[in-house]
Amino acid sequence: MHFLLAVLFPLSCFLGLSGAPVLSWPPSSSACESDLNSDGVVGLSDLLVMLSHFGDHCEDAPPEPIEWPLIQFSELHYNPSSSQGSDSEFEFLELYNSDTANVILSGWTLSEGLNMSFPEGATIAAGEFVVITTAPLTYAGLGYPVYDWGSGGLNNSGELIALRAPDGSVVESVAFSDTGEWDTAPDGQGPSLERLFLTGDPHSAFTWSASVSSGGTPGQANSLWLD
Ligand SMILES: [Ca+2]
Ligand SMILES: [Ca+2]
Ligand SMILES: [Ca+2]
Repeated sequence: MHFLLAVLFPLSCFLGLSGAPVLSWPPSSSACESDLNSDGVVGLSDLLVMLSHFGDHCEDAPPEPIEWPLIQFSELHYNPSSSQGSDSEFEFLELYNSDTANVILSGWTLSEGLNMSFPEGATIAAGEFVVITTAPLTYAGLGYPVYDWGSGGLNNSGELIALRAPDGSVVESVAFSDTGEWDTAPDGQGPSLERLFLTGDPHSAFTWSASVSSGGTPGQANSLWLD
């Protein structure tokens, strides 16, 4: 009985007998709305098309995830040498825009080790860099955009830092360290930690190395850039 109802009810809908609108799914290119297979005739084959979809759920499909442009961590100066100055005066991190278009960073954030939101109007040009630091006066006026991450700093033993798009999704993260396979020269000896490969895993020690020059290359291409 249940099966009979299950067949007859959609059939009555299909034929317009219940007073409900005649089904027009899937969209038909025929002059007849009920010509579901668009063969020019409303027939049994149209009914079979409809029955093949019996039980389908018709809620809205979940939204497609947004594909955010790839903005990447390119340099970390987490422990400036004491001869350069204090961490709070010279620490910075650098981001690189690998995309072919300028990207508006308003609403983007740094999270985990740092807690920072890019201000209204913040932009990173295609193929260019921005510097984020707790000491914007140190790096301002040198030809590249500088943003202030506010209080706090980069841990001298390493930590996780994530870059998030306005919807909160992580575009890229890095978990740097000063032990194991990681180059130790950036840990207070002068160089920064520069990315060697944009295509490399940002969590891998082999994707990074010490900058050639003390203090690194803020706002500019890294001294060793292998891709
Ligand atoms: Ca530090
Ligand atoms: Ca230091
Ligand atoms: Ca650089």
